[in-house]
Amino acid sequence: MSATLHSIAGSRSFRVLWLLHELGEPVEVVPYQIMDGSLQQEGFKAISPARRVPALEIDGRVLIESGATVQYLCETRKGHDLMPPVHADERADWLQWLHYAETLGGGIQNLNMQHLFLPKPEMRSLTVMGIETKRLAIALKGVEKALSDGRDYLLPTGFSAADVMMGFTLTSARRYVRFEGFPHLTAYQARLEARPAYSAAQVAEGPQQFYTQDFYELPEG
Ligand SMILES: N[C@@H](CCC(=O)N[C@@H](CS)C(=O)NCC(=O)O)C(=O)O
Repeated sequence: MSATLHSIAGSRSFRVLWLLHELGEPVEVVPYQIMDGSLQQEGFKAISPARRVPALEIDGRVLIESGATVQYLCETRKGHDLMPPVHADERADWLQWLHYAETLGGGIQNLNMQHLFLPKPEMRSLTVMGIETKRLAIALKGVEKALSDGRDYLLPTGFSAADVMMGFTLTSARRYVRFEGFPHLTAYQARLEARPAYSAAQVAEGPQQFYTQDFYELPEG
């Protein structure tokens, strides 16, 4: 039986969708939207108690955290080199990058709330927006620094599922932080987006609907 991914296009669910494509695993996508109330349906609440995506139904279970889902898929699927073995030197780095993507993800989520989802502009906090943008830029600098030794991917040995966690995150981060000062990140993101599985997953998820601008400036204040 193929997997079912509850997904919002342009959200963290892309991590899981992209990884499934890298692994060649069939998946059916059930689309939701962030603001239309579809996440609040009782049926979805039974699948995802926090009413968030991704939620992946697979192997008779439901997985509701993108990082855990990525690790589970790597551990249960054979014949790939997307995760270093448990005792390999790079395993700790792999785990760290897998979760570092959520350090970025949390900041992006706060900025999404401020820029896109608050019902009225006067509810925004310019202070919070400024601080979160700065914190996101600092966290991105950490990735830029790691890539500056000439490696193509987060692990020196090559592409892994940690890059899948990070890849989607960069796409969103770039709507709030300009990448001009991050040449390695810019090249890395282009490298990730050139992967056939990335494009195939983009087609499978459909167009995202909540970002209406390529870049969101901090409001004047
Ligand atoms: N740590 C979770 C975060 C899940 C999450 O917050 N997903 C967002 C989309 S990127 C969501 O469903 N938001 C809906 C909401 O907050 O109402 C993960 O990595 O899966």
